[in-house]
Amino acid sequence: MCVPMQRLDAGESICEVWHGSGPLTQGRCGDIHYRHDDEVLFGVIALSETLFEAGAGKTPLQQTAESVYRQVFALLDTLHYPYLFRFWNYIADINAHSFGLERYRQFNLGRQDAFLAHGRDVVGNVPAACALGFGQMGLARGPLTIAFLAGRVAPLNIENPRQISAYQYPQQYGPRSPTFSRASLVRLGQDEVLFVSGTASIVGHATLHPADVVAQTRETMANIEAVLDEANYLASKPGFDLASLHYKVYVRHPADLAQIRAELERIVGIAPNAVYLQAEVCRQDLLLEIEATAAHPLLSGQRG
Ligand code: 3EB
Repeated sequence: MCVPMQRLDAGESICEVWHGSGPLTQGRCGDIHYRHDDEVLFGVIALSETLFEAGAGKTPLQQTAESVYRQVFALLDTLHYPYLFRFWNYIADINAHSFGLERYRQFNLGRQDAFLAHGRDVVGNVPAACALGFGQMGLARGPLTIAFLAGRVAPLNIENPRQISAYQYPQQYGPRSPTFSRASLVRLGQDEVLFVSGTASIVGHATLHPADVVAQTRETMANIEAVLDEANYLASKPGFDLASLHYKVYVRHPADLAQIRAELERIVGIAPNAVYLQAEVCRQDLLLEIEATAAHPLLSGQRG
């Protein structure tokens, strides 16, 4: 998957690689490219909304999101990887308005319709995710670009007691709630893997500290800590902490990088394993979003 976002903390671009074990099988199905081992499947899909026309009360982006998610669910049914662990959603011009609705909210309509069409839960049992916007970087509007990890063992879905579940956000944030959980905890081989969703300065359902990037960083990290507490309660052993996470920090304004980075390092205590990317966040008043992942060896005999 290729995402046109500027890396802010170094000149080089960065490539994330997930390793499987044993023989890997790869293929294409419709617009999806995927590769899997016996346990886990990683897939990517990039679909241009220009292939769809506004009609039947659905915007092109909404139809694109619905098509992408329907293709993912159909593939997972066919290949027998029924459990979704994590989605990464990258949406061009996420905060722009068209057809009377912000584009992120159009995306939420299409995503949820696909979950419903496939008989999947839209409350409670939903995957971890992130949703970020990217600008055009001089090119035409980029395609809706999504990656996902799925497997054969059900993950534990985690919510944050400081936040209302996103799938229960009130109507003021759009006609359909976003369909994601705050984290998922997955058993993979000999490891327990924690996927912390994109996390922002939201308490309850409200954005806090709208114009204060340092306070937003602090609030975001308090949310991640609350999610870690939940994860440690559910994990085979309580070993997840801020210092052991791998972070992706999405920064709206490049000029805020130094302050965000200093605050993150202050909170974590050491220089964290973090990559900083310039991105649009799905509410205009959010200045950053942070996602994180960690893996620990499973304590045998405790789960499964
Ligand atoms: C939030 O907490 C911030 O729509 O998939 C974070 C993670 C956010 C995932 C998504 C949105 C999504 O509401 C935004």
